[in-house]
Amino acid sequence: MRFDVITLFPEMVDAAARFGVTGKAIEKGIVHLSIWNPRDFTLDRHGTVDDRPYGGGPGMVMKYQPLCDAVAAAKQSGASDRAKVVYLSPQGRPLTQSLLAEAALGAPLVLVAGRYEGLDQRFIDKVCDEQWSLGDYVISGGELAALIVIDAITRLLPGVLGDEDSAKQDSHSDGILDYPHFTRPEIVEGSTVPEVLLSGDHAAIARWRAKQALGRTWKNRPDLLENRQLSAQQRRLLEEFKLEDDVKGCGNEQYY
Ligand code: 9D3
Repeated sequence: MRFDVITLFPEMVDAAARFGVTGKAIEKGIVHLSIWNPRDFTLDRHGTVDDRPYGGGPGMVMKYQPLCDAVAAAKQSGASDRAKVVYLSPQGRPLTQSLLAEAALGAPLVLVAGRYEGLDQRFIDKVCDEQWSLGDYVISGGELAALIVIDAITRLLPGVLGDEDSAKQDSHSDGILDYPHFTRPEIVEGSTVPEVLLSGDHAAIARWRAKQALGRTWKNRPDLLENRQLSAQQRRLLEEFKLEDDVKGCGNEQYY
């Protein structure tokens, strides 16, 4: 999968992408990352990439021409004309796992990271195919968003995660939150590990994990359960979780 990032902060994107799963995927040649700075495509002596907004108001707007030429260079260098140009923007469609999974199967991505108040609208209209957002909060520019897109898509590419990780992923990309994890030592400042995890009873462990996963989803992300049918077993596990949760809420842990 090829990613081209258009950014005024190339070192930021390059540095972050070299770590961990994305870094390994680049080393292995599964991911190709090229980064383009609009400043390198300016035509004036000062390298001007931004200007004041027509109509007045605060802040600056990124100029059309340097952005346009940076995207053209990315496409010519290998991203190709079939690449999808995506502007990371607060006005975009909120990112979801399914949107990213679809992108992982598709065309190369040219990711445009904005700074200042945003980009000249004519660049968005003429050059960008889509706009994607991280969600309803404000960050200072598109670089972190581009890195999130690259990270999330890279994890889905064949050969990037080990077999164990991808299998695990399957059981949790189904819209239910993960279960709690514990490792040694058995007691940390008086806190123990749930008995069942030490029992060696694999069926009981799977049942406990499924219950915790459902319970957490019900508590923290009820929206994920709203439009979905639970199996009879899942409903039973969730009812058990709710009962146990009530007892905890009364400070009666010692009774069960
Ligand atoms: C004065 C109006 N500005 C603040 C609300 C608008 C504004 C412009 C540029 C707000 C943020 C940004 C920079 N943000 C991004 O580039 C960005 C972003 C985001 O802020 N939230 C969610 N997803 C994304 S993707 C890119």
